[in-house]
Amino acid sequence: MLTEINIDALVGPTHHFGGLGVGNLASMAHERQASHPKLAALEGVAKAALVARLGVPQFVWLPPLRPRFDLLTPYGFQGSLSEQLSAAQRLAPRALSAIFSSAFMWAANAATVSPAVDTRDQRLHLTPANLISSWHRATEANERALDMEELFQHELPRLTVHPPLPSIIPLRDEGAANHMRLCDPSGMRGLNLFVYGEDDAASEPTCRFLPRQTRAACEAIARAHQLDPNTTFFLRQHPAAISAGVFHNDVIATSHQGLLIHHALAFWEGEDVLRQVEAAFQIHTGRPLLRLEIRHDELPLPLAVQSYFFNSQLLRPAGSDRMTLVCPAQCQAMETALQLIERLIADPHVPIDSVHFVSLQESMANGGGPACLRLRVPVDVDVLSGLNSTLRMDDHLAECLYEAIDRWYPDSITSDDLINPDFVAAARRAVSEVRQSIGSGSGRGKHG
Ligand code: SUG
Repeated sequence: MLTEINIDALVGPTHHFGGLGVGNLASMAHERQASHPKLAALEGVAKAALVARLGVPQFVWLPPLRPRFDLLTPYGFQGSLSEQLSAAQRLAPRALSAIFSSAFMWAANAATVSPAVDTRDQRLHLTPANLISSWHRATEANERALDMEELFQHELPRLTVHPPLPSIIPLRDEGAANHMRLCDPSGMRGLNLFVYGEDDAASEPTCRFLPRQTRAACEAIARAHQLDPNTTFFLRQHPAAISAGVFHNDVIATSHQGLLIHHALAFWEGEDVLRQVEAAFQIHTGRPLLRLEIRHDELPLPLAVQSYFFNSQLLRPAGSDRMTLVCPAQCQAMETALQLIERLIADPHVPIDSVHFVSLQESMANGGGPACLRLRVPVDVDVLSGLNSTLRMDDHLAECLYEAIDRWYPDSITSDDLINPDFVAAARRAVSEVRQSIGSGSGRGKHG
């Protein structure tokens, strides 16, 4: 029996709006506006604590240190630290923003994960995403690999953490946000769906924005994870969706076990592949896949992106055979999205019977909803007890985090703060205070 653990990454004290998310309309719209790191982090903890209260095993990753001063020299800046920072602010504000980025908070982009039951060598495989599409995210992979090894330290003999894919344009990878695992209720029999935006071996429908995931990257991961080609599928994102701001598949599709919900414009010429997926699911699990396609007239693409309905978390609370939705509060405020949610809950054929609306306004303003903030890792139930319990979310950990965040995180940041030495010192201190407050080592301050 497998259980799905959720890992959320705590928002860092330098959370700000750099406008750096490629094809991410919310990020672009909020560029250089004042951000609220304390609120962002409190909202993130509250969401993770809710999931833990629903009985889903929930863990957290703590923020790595920012700013990444070590990147200033490779970006071409010279002189003293304050000379480099001022020059970066004047000449390359995006580079400055990148070294302060808290984008590691969107754990769905941390890695692609394959449980041992899916892999030929029966090991759990994780590949940290190389995230090379944007200025600020390519540096996350090595930090995340360490986090994975720390959380799963007792599992290392049964786990392979691969290096991120090589940092080359044909291998752009954004992790689990572009991967869905459909399975039976035990989790033991599953199919893997990889979703990509670009295939350099096929003719290119054009998109307004750079597609962040390539088919070649998906295929490389599927090979490295030793997945069975008969149960592994590749779907192409619809270019109209990418152009409308769907920069990851999890902005337009969501799934849990045998339920797949996607927008009618999620996939480009996907019908054939989806039919193969349905047939393979039936053969492999002995039950039908429940696939719900949401019509464009029920939730038009622009509203799907504004509400982030598809970025809701679909969860099965402990002891229940029904599912619940953890939706962004934006869905509650938008009548079209709310009606859709009510219809799904009222439909006896859909195994969803409740909804929790969560306020994630700071993360949402950077294009990150509930599902963006978590990485799902299906593991054997017996693995749970071996995971680093300091990082397991419960009411006690939530309280410790609320207290530390409230005390040490800045209320608000503007772009001028990024070159203020007092702000930098306070942000670094906040990270180490949070670590100390939960007793997680001295802080992994490898950078800067
Ligand atoms: O990569 N935003 C993130 C949002 C990631 C959402 N993740 C998933 N859909 N799984 C991104 O675009 C904005 C940062 C800024 O502009 O400062 C940002 O990186």
